[in-house]
Amino acid sequence: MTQQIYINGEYYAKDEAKISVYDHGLLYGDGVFEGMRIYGGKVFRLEQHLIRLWESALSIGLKIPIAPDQLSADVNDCVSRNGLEEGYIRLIVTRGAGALGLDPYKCSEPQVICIVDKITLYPDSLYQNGLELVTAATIRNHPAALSPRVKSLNYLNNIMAKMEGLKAGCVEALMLNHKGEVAECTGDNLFIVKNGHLRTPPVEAGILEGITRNAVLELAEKLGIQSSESAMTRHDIYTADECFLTGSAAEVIAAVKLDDRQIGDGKPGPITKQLNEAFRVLVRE
Ligand code: PXG
Repeated sequence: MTQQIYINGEYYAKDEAKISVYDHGLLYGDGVFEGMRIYGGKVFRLEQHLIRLWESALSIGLKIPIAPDQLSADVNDCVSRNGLEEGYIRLIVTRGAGALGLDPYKCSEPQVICIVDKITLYPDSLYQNGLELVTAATIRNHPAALSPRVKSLNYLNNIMAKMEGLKAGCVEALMLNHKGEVAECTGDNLFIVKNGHLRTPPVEAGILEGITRNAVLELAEKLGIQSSESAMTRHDIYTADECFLTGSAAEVIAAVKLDDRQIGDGKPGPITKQLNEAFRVLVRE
């Protein structure tokens, strides 16, 4: 089946799917997006992703030109047209084409784009053995500048941190907030386990409130695993029994080293494995 890309309610072949070079999404990273997963032909937590998309747009003063119910139906239609049972969805809303100049009020037509494609997850060996992290010198966006809760098209902050991670031989990097506290990784939220207790930084630490993060917190409650959302420092990770990351792309993956310090016994821990398995069941329910 050839790939069909959605732009403003119309479908285009991959080579024909184009938007203006005057789009402020390109010129300034002015827009918002969501990354979602398809499991068994169904979109995982589409409604929550759409709520987050609308909140991101509201926060940057961008009006999405389609009603939420319509966009929900359009995303599902795009998924079925592309015929992928397992895959990834990139839903994007740009500010639209304007003039050369910052003024967003000159952009009258926001562009709504939906791409359905396959996803390359981390190799299986990383799920078996866990991944290694390094702390990036690049801190997360200051919440008073641009809220990290906004999933904006401007990911430079995270990309700078990702480069630091990759240069250090790590597929993910830890980002701290402006107070030096643990925030999250470049495209994943972070959890630790200490004495059987699950802990993750609160939204106020300046993080994206991940859909996977919230699903894992719900699973923990169902499984009787105590959890809390509280500020933490790198010391808490260095001395944790277990650490793992969550994200739509990564799902639940163990982190076994940070800044060359082994976390716990250096292997994916029992609670990480339990939550990973529970998550894999949940997405197919
Ligand atoms: N934090 C940040 C900064 C993110 O971008 C997450 C956490 C996890 O959120 P969800 O809702 O997915 O559980 C994200 C989302 C990539 C990629 O290529 C990852 C994200 C977004 C875009 C691309 O790895 N992660």
